[in-house]
Amino acid sequence: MELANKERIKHHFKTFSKFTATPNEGMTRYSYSPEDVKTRTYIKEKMEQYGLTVREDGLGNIFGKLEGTIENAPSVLVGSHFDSVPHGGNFDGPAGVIAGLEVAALFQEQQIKPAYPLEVIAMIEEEGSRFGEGLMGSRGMNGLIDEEDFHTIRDKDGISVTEAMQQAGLDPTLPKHREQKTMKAFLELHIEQGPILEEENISIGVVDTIVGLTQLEVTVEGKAGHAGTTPMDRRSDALITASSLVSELPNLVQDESNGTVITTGKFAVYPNGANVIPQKVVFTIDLRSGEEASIRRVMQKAKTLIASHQKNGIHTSIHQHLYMQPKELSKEVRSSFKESTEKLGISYIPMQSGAGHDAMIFSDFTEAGLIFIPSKDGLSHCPEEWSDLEHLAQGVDILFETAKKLTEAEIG
Ligand code: HGY
Ligand code: MN
Ligand code: MN
Repeated sequence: MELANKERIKHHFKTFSKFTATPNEGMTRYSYSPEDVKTRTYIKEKMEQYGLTVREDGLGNIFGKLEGTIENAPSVLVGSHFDSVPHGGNFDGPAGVIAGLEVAALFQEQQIKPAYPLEVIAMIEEEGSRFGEGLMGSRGMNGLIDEEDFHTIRDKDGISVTEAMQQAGLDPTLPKHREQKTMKAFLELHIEQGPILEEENISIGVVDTIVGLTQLEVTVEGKAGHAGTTPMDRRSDALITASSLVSELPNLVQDESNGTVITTGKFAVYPNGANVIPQKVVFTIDLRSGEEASIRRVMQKAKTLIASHQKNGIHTSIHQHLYMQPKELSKEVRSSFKESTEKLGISYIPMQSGAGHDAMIFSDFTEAGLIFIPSKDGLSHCPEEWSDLEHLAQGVDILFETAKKLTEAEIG
């Protein structure tokens, strides 16, 4: 029995996919960018079309609410993020936002009057691509970031979150923090971003746990100089030190298990002139593990390694942007998802997520659940990212069944 309307889903994807800053090289949609504004306009239009009351918070997160029959009852939130990594794919984030829109359309089509409100949610800055602060939309909403930080967190052009919102026509003075008591559950559909579901020919992953992660920014400072006239033994070359540090990072995780991985994804050289000895290098470390002890051990090793390179005029420093413990998601929501898959006859397996998700933030404040759909060739964070419409529709059906159940009045 199929519920989701594939044509509607397909149209949403086609529309979202147009709003990119790099049309011939994948999806690049940074928070509060012109691409963000076009996407949010479309999302709000659809929310209204599906009978939802629309609002934006002081971070630009978008909410579409279908009121329930119980006065002031907490909402069941369904959604994800709509920002992207640079040159990413069309599904990471939007799959969950579009699934939320389709759930709302099904509630409207079937004239469902829920006891608890249904809220579709579309969040900003989950990737941290613009401001370097991952999960910023969900962390800010749940009160995990201080108000003044939004005046000091800046993008690479020195524009703060507050200024960027104003430039996009958003109102940063609106309330940011959402009371915990206003949330009954948070449901997210996301692409797996890995190969398991496709290899096992399974349609749905019901996520039990999400790995812990930390994101560090390392600064290596030396001394700029003339590439031609400065003798080799009189240099403090920041790039030589930084590149030797980065090449040693993989060794720090080789004795760890539990899916411990380490990545340097950003590496910026200053002043970046071909005939100038690099004065400064700033690079990132993204460290993840299913085991918090592994994260702490590797972080300590990294700090020791980085400090040991402070010599011959080289200075190093580390700034920690994000630290998340591994998270177990709601047992209640996981069993609800499983009942829905069984009811609909859709195959599923329990999984761990190696990627971070907004669900890991909500899991500390409400019953949070996350389902995966297969990623073609396991690819993500690249233009080749793809998920089949069939799997998206199956994921929507499960979200719809589960949202219906969780918004019904409790019996007795
Ligand atoms: O990096 C992540 O795990 C997610 O894509 N933000
Ligand atoms: Mn991502
Ligand atoms: Mn994502």
